[in-house]
Amino acid sequence: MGPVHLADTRQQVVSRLIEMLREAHARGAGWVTFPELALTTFFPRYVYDSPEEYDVFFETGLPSPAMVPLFETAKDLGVGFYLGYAEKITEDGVTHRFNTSVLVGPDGSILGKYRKIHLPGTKDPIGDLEFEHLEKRYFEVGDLGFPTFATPSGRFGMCICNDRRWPETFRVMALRGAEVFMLGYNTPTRNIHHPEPAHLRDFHNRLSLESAAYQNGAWVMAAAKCGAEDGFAMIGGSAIIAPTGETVARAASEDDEVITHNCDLDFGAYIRRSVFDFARHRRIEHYGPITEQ
Ligand code: CDT
Repeated sequence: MGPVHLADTRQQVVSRLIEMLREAHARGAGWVTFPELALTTFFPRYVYDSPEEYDVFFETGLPSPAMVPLFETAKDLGVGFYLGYAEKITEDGVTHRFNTSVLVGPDGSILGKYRKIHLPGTKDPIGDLEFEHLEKRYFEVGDLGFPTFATPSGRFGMCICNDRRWPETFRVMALRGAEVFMLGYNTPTRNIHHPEPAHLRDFHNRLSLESAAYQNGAWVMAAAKCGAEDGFAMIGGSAIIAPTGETVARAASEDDEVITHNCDLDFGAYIRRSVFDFARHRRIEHYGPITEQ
């Protein structure tokens, strides 16, 4: 998905999502992955102080009013989808904000939600930077763990952007039977924390996704929001990756673009029966430090 600027309306953005959904359907796709925070610009790059300023980026209700046309079109076409959005909920009088994705089935039913666990960046602005990365300021750490969902096409898991850099994310979902990992991301081309050659941003993205696929014998459907949002550039590289770790489709542009692949979920079965047969080969008695401080 190409850039979303501050001035773009939700209606404009949702029309673009619907156009891509229609194209995917025309190519025979049954499932679509949209990016992280797909309905707005990647607002954690900006410093806002009060909820009145940043609540404009959040959705309430599921579907939120802005999402309704997308939900309706997808249901009419019989296409399931993953959509990333900023979620605001109030429970027992307390307001919570999460960086969330929803999985919607081909019949329009909500199969489940995931709330981002690995929130990168800082709570307070670092200052003296072109842009910030303030996810810890605007979102709470997700409270749903890494669930997986039974769909008519197999068992799917969801994660969001920075989660992909952590192998635990995918291993937990794989242990819960995930055969497909869906994820959206917004990755700036520049690392604000330390100087890094631009090509490494793309390399580390591929490395994370390809190893996640191979080490868990699962498909990866990863969708970037990319291009320059009001001048702030983000990497592209949306990709579909086979359980062998091989990228089978990859976006070529930094605009709205649909990539498709016919994913045979049994393609990875031999990997799950051989080198990554968890039941036979995992040695959990030696993995303790992974869950200790
Ligand atoms: N959205 C998101 O999680 N982006 C991060 C940028 C990390 S640099 C603070 C990512 O891991 O791609």
